[in-house]
Amino acid sequence: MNRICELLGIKYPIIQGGMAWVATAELAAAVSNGGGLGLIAAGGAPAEVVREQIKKARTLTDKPFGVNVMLMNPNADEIMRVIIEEKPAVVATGAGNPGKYIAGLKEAGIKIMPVIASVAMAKRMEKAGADAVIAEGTEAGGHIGELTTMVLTPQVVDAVSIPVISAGGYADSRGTRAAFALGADGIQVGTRFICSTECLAHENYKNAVLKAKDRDAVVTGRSTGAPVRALKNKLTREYDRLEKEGASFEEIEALGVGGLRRAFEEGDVQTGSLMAGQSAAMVKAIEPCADIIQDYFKGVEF
Ligand code: TUI
Repeated sequence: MNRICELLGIKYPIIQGGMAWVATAELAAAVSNGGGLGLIAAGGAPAEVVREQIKKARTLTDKPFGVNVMLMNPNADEIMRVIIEEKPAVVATGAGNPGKYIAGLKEAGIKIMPVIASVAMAKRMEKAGADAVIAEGTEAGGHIGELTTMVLTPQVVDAVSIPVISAGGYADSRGTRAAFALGADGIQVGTRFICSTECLAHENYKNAVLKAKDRDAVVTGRSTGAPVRALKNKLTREYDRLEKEGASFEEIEALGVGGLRRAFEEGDVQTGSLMAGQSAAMVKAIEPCADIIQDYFKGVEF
């Protein structure tokens, strides 16, 4: 049996990316009901909102699901306390080192899968007791590392013995086959799930992903040390301008505040932050999560 399916008790070795704002209880439950592992994204939310989301997901699915904790969130400690009380099956983390939380999560019987962007971090997480790692390449959307999925995945596979989930750039069954060829045990998908029927993102955001072409998912914020990939628009052009002018870190960061909410809720495709990976160019339709999952595994043995 596939190691990720066994570890998580799921049918297909696919987990949904923890996209801030986008990954609600509704999306997570739809992915889990479709046979993958859905994740609620804590993003920048307060801890009590995360608790409500976990409770809501429980009303929508009887399958395992998880929570993604973005470690740059100043409420991360409190969110982890709520998670240990509510006991979702899995915690994934992003944008930092979850080391100090691992023992507490394991004690509560919660599986822990950190997103990592380097071999060194993968090894550290294995030593610290992680159940699996999610190796995310720079093709992914949102906050990213430097290495591509193609070179990061096999190096992480060689460096650790826990299961490896490969992320960044996976748009269809060709990618899934490639992930297994690289030695991965499963894939993580974010962008294509934005274009799911069950995703609550504004239709303008979904349509922007559908319309995206090969070079439209651009990176801003390299100069501030927190690079983010999103679809090119007025906001990303404004970032580029400020960075070129050598604006202060604070000025650049201020530009992005509220950007995800503007994209997700208001459908503001000009000043909103349309975080998406390079695979946006390969997303062709809005479909139910269960159909999307089936398409990733069409003709794929695992
Ligand atoms: O976390 C993500 N993607 C994200 S988080 C996010 S919210 C945000 N909004 C505005 C600005 C910045 C972030 C949007 N997208 N992916 C997982 C990921 N984690 N990618 C890279 C990493 C990572 C980076 C460094 C993981 C660990 C790490 O270690 C640093 C250390 O402590 O050594």
